[in-house]
Amino acid sequence: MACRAAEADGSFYRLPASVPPDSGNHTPLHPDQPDNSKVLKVAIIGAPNAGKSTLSNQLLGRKVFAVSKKVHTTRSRALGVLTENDTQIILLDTPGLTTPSKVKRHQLEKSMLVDPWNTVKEPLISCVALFLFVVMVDVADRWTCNRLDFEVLKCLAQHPNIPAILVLNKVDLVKAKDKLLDLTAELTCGIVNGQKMRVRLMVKPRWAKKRPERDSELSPDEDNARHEGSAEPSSVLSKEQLKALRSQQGWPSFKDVFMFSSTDREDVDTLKSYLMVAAKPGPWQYHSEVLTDQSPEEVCTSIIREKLLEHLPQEVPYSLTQTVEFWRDGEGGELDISVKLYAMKDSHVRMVIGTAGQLVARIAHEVSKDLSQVYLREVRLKLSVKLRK
Ligand SMILES: Nc1nc2c(ncn2[C@@H]2O[C@H](COP(=O)(O)OP(=O)(O)OP(=O)(O)O)[C@@H](O)[C@H]2O)c(=O)[nH]1
Ligand SMILES: [Mg+2]
Repeated sequence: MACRAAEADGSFYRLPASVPPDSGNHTPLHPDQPDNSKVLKVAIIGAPNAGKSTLSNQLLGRKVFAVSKKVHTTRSRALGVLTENDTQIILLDTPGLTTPSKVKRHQLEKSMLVDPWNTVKEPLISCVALFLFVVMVDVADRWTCNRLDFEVLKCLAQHPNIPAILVLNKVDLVKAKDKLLDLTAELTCGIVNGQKMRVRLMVKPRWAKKRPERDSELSPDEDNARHEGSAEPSSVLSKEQLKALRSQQGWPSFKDVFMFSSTDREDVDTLKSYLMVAAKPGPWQYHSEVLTDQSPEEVCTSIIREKLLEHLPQEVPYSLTQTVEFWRDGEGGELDISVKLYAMKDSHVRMVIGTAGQLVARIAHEVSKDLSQVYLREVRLKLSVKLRK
């Protein structure tokens, strides 16, 4: 990657999307926080396809995470960083929580089984009070919408000290809006913020108009006092607890509930304000210009994966591997990238290439377009595919 993080005189290159890895010749971008800096670390968790990456992109205002209608688009956890005024929100986009059997069935990486907490333990998290779970449920999926995924419940039960909010996503796809009330009751066991169903029954929640008072809705001060400096936030669940969780439909300890559509700008702004208000005094982790901890190459390969998922049957993209062959600045200021895809089967090579090479050209074009928006410059991607011998 050609860009350097910092000039010798201390001034920074503008790195619109990525932070270069803190290794090799790169100098990391050190946080440039103000004296009264605030921070909130948000892990977005949920079943595959709930809309976690869509929400992360929308909150960031720029697409840095791959999104697709197929499950398991996100393969490893990545951070997005949203910095406004004195506040930094660190968003953790996680792979859909999954089980060992699904990992085997979908040829997923074993790392996808890892609890999101463990993936970010240190240095990201030093204090539970600065952390929040956003649990996303796809309310348009009628098979799964009325109960929390077991893996999600397990994650919440293992970290009972971390505040959690429930986001009922994709409400734009639900025709009978009154159904959302029943769903909320089921997914919260009828209890929100320690009280019996304090959920507002409007499709546009009241928060859309009125921002919550700081500390009053999300994590009361007494919670913070209790959680501050908590050394071991996670607990191992006993067999009995796991058994009880299996029969549990919802989680009775959500601080708040949002009825939401990630594609609605107003909804996203409302949630963003909520997170900003929920941030607590603390040091920033990243320079204000950083948008993600993914390297530019990682952003590129994950967007290639997104397009492959979009255009090909699931089993093809899941078995392809990618190698970035070169990444350089072109003479006209554009970014020239070459990526080689390796397939396990000859038939997969032919499918990726498509009739007369049309599909691979289309994917390269679409990825170039997306990356131009990410890097705010013209991107020319050369994509080729080869059989792995
Ligand atoms: N109509 C509608 N579609 C949405 C909304 N949010 C997300 N989607 C779509 O849902 C699909 C899945 O979105 P993703 O963001 O990839 O979901 P994810 O939870 O990150 O999925 P995994 O990474 O596979 O776990 C995509 O096709 C999105 O465009 C929403 O609010 N409304
Ligand atoms: Mg995702």
